[in-house]
Amino acid sequence: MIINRRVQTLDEFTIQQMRDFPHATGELAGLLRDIGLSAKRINVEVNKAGLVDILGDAGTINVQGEDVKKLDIYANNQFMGVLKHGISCAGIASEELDDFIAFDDPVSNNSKYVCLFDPLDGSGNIDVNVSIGTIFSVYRRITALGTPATIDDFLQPGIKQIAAGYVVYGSSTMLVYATRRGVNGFTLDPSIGEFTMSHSNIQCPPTGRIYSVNHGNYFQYSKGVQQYIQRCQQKTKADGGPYTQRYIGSMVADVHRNLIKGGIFMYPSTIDKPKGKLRLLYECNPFAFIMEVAGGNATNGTKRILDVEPTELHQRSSFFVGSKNMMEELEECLNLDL
Ligand code: AHM
Ligand code: MG
Repeated sequence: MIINRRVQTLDEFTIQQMRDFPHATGELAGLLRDIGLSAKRINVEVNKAGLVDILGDAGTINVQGEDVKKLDIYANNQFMGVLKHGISCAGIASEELDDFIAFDDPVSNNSKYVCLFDPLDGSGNIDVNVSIGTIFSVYRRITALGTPATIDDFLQPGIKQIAAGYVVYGSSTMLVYATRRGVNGFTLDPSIGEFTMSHSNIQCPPTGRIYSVNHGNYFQYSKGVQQYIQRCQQKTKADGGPYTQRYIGSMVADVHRNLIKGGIFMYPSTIDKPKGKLRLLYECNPFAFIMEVAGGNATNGTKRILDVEPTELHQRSSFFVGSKNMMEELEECLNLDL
């Protein structure tokens, strides 16, 4: 019997992928289902943020000394709750938690994966109705099954990621995730409450015309970064220009746009933030992985992001990610800093 399916849900897609691997246990599919469920719940709250008293500062400071918005806490709790009660995740680390959490119960201790999250990135934009997002990264644990996860499971280089993804809460809500086999995007269909395949096998165009950077920090950037920004501004039609500068201040939305349209996103180190602002493990690594699977590149300015050996859960990094040819031109400029 031929059944003509017009749409494929996220769950159907992950199960379909499992069918291609007869030895798959279904744990990764289960984990993605749990992440999708958390994202749907967060989406409901994000959408009504203007209506109820969940908006705004919660009056506490998170581990990086930044104000925490109430929705950040809600999002963090959603992920913790759903993953703890699932059967695929041995523990989590999050921007909102000082330390990692090993779930440490008999089922979780036998789970293969650990997850790292930025539960609600770009939260400075919540109050003004601008897109925000969730970022996640999945590793196979390296400690023995049957024992609680340890810090070693979380401090793995990005190249070891099994899957990575993000959710953008924008004009529509979309979940994009990558495994080594490809990057696929699923848009939330509110009529059935399911993420449905909308962007299959996403490839980042090798050249784009968008550059995304905080121009306000221009005089705090290195000479190489300044040189690249000037080149972006000087592009003419003859050399692929003119370029457009687009910077929302929500990395998920900025990188998502550049992934689809072609472009480069930069958050370089500055004089005030010599180590950069963004967090390696749950902001840079997932996007580096997604972008590389989609044909782009990512660097910290001197090294491929995915090769960096992390030493701390909340370590920061300067970050450049985007279309392959644009990244090559950036790296020519960054050589000026060596
Ligand atoms: P957050 O995790 O505290 O939300 O900060 C990360 C965000 C990114 O989404 C965004 O690209 C960047 O901070 C914007 O920072 P700035 O305002 O310094 O340009
Ligand atoms: Mg963040």
